[in-house]
Amino acid sequence: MQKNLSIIGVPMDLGQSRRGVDMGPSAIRYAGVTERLENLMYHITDLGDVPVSRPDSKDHVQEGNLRNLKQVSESNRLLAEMVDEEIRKNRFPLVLGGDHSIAIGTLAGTAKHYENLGVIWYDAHGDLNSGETSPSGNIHGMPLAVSLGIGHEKLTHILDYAPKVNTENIVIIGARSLDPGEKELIKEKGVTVYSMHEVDRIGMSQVMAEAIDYLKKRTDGVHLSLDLDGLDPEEAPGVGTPVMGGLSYRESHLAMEMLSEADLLTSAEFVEVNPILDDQNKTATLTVGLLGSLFGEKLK
Ligand code: 6HN
Ligand code: MN
Ligand code: MN
Ligand code: MN
Repeated sequence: MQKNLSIIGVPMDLGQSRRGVDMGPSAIRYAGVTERLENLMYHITDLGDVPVSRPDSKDHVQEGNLRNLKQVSESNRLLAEMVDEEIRKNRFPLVLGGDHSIAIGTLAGTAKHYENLGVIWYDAHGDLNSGETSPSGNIHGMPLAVSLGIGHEKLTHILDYAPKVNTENIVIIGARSLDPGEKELIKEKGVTVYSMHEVDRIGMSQVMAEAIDYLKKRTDGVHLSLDLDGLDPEEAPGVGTPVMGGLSYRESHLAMEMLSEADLLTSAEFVEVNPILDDQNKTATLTVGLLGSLFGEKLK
């Protein structure tokens, strides 16, 4: 893995309806992300946070079924430009959220650099909604669809190109809450999904082995988008949209260890950490532990 790493915080909470997730980047920093990765011999540059407008600002108007579209789009453009620049400088972008709407910007900045970017979407949700199918109007439920070119132009055309990712290059892991429109899209496009059902049946080890093998064969770069609600809320309580029956701490560490061994990631983001809903910074601490495994910590 690239040893030069750039941390980019995105204190975004406008892609959903609960307060507090904007403090995610601070909580993850407080839990010691830089020290943890420096111990693994990475050269870390913390670029600070991407500017995000405040939720109570007067110019927030809802366009159609897209809450805070203008602000979400604007911050994602800034994020995309930063990620693009870091990759140009040959540095590995590690993005810390913030709600999952920030994957729109991360992928916009990343996918430019690859013909065939692969994406691992580790999440309880599919995040495959659009304004038409979303039950909530929350843009954090839409970033994967946006990256496929589905959705409002202000989201799909950040950095002026679309789609960012091809359907065949996506692997969703941990899904257990999909809306009707998302299920339809998955069927129609043939997205690869390892839901909790598959994880239970074949085990995380097999899921990751298959996902890695599949992506290694067909992609020239792989982005990991890890939503902490992919884990079980018992272990990751500090998230805004918890869903019971999730991936365990052990399964998640195994997944990170296997990704580390496979050495195929070219960018990553960890999102949806909400310190207000958390229990003593448990979820941020867990995040830093997962990052340790992802970046090569070993037991022996
Ligand atoms: N996330 N599918 C629901 C929605 O409102 O579209 C929940 C989305 C959650 C999104 O956790 O990143
Ligand atoms: Mn998500
Ligand atoms: Mn591309
Ligand atoms: Mn989720």
